[in-house]
Amino acid sequence: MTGVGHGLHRFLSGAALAGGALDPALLGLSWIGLAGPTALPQSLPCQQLHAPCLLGEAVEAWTGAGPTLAGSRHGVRYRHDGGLLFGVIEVAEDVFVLGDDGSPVLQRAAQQAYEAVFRLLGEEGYPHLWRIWNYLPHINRETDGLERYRQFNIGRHCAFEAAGRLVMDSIPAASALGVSDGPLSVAFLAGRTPTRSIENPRQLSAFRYPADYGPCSPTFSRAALGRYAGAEWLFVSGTASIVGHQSMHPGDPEAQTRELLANLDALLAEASRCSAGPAYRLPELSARVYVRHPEHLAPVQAELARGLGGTAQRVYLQADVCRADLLVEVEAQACHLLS
Ligand code: 3EB
Repeated sequence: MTGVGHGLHRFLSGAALAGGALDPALLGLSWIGLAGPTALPQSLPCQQLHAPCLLGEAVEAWTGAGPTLAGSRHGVRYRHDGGLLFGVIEVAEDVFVLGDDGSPVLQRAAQQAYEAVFRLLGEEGYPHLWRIWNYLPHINRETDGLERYRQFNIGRHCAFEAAGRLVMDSIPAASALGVSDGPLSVAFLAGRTPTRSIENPRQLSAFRYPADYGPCSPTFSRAALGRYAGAEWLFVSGTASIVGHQSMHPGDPEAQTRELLANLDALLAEASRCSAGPAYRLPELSARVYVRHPEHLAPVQAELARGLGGTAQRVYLQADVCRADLLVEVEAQACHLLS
């Protein structure tokens, strides 16, 4: 049996949250909007995406299988249910200065954020990262002599390397997007059991990108499969119009959307090969869709409606994809109950 919108992930309206008592199994929230969440308890980790919501529900809830415990350590706010942990760390860049070795400020902030996450995961006994969401302002802007996404990649890479986590099968699914404002924000799901990471046969693995895209390649896998509370979860990383390592169809949001759909299709085939259960299909993907220019919403939405179909929920927001020539990116998840 397959389904979406149940268990671990679901979309909520802001109003739905404001009303009743919070579900004790709630692990945390992702909150899209320039205005931050109001009236949420401090003990509920919430990642604010400082980005305009263009279409759909602006809140995504991550819910565990039972009552959750909250904690806050090393700057990470987290909640866990004994099997899965959701955490958020925000790092303000203005407390950092250029390193003695010339290392840029955002690189240092990213490295520190990831070091804090790894420390917490070690202490709490959730060694396996399942899924990471990274947001930073002005991702395509150059500061300290290097594009900010490239700075971020160095800091992330160094932290993974120092923690002994640059091991092929333990690189998590991720997204990294530019938002309009706010601190560097990293949210993650971590488990007590490992995921199976999946690469896309149409795309060069991001951790193998050539140096044209920056001094350190991005540390993420194209997707991950994890088992939790009687279900198998597929986490699909941010997926864009990249074939091999090259951006395709510059300036054409429709063609880019069709290309990323072909990437999703190939990735689901690969995930299905690795799964014990039935095949994963495009219509069952619930998704977060990042559109660089709000005027591209309608064409992107039309292509995705055609390509994905289905009744799964999707939210569209305005954000900057990490390469300046990419106009749209889609991340997704799906859940199959294990029999
Ligand atoms: C790409 O495929 C597009 O740096 O964590 C997608 C997903 C992208 C994750 C990341 C970047 C990241 O290279 C960008």
